[in-house]
Amino acid sequence: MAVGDLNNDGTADVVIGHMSGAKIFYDYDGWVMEDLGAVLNTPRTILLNDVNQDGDTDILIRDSQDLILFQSHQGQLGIQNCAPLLPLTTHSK
Ligand SMILES: [Ca+2]
Ligand SMILES: [Ca+2]
Repeated sequence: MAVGDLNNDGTADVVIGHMSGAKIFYDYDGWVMEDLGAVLNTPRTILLNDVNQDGDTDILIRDSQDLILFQSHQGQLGIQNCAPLLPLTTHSK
């Protein structure tokens, strides 16, 4: 789970991961749920930060296989940019 202002309306929003994806809860005088719209493999870590420093909060999710970035653009979440950035490798001993 992570908290941050994703739509730039000044109120905190919440991102919650579940087994196969994540949901966003926007606070519009009542919570409005939106699916992140991507299939994830058991999200483990969710960070909200302006990764590309364009003024919009982005979502960075590490699941069991990949590190995935969802870039926000002017308050609209750009689902199109969800390509795995850094495939995580498993090191065997
Ligand atoms: Ca907000
Ligand atoms: Ca950004």
